Amino acid sequence: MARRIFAFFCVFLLFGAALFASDYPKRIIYDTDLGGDVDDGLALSLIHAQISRGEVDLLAVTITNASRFVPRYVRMLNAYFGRPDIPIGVPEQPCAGMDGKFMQQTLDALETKYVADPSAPLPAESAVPLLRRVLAESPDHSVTFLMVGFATNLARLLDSPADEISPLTGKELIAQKADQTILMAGNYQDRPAEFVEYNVSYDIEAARRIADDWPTPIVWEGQETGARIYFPVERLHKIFASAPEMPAYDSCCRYGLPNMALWDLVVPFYLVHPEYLRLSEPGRVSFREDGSCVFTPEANGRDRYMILPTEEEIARLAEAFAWLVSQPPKPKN
Ligand SMILES: [Ca+2]
Repeated sequence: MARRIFAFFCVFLLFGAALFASDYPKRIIYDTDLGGDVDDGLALSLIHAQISRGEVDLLAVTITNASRFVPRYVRMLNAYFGRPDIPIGVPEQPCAGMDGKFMQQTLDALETKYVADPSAPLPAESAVPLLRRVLAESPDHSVTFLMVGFATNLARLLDSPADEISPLTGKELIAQKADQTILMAGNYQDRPAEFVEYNVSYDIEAARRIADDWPTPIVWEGQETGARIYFPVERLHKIFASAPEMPAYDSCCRYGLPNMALWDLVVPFYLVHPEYLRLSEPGRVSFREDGSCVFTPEANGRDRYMILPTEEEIARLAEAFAWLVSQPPKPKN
């Protein structure tokens, strides 16, 4: 009997452990300029669906838009999904600031419905110390950065000195703790060389810092990829007919459909389903002083960009996005 138990134990060690060992949930930081466009909110909704499915663990949401409405909006969205305490990182000045045309309106309509006590202090602190703490407390090579806005926070993290949180500099912390990084920035395929993409344009220096010095592999979503993916408007209304008071959908209606390109959803979706997109050869991304970008092929280069999706791939992506953003909050146990 003892022999049998021992044999079973050996087999478990060989195969069972492999079965239970898993890359999931992926530990992520979501860095967003939420407020200008509404796809940042849809992407956060998609991330919540991924959390409910056991695919990701959201360690922090960090913000690169100084509007006072953004942290409240993020808390409301997190609360809608039953996760009101996810840490929120707000940017130090100077920083882009835009109230946009949907955040305050959706907060006025829905904040008291989903946030237990809207007057309670936000779970918010300065972005860079929060990022440093999350990294310092994480296992090595375990954190994925998802950036769907301006590069401000990540560049400041990169340049942060050793402090009481960690004896490592920002660059050393990233090198030790980060896994891959997925960014929406630049354009690699369908614009003239002098084109300056929106996310880059708001903080060109920061984008250049990331491109020049980020120490771990990066997948770049060029503007041209997400610009091709959008929900057919009628379909979106039908999907959300049973949940009209979902904050991100309420904001979509205020923001103004149709033709809302889904740039930011590509980033978290790619993390879990890389098989939906194809990547370029390896190389190196850099940004000129005017913010236009260059991709230089390089064997074993740090960077790859997403290849323009075909019509068939676009249809598959839009379908998957629709399923995920309309996934209802996970019922409480
Ligand atoms: Ca964005």
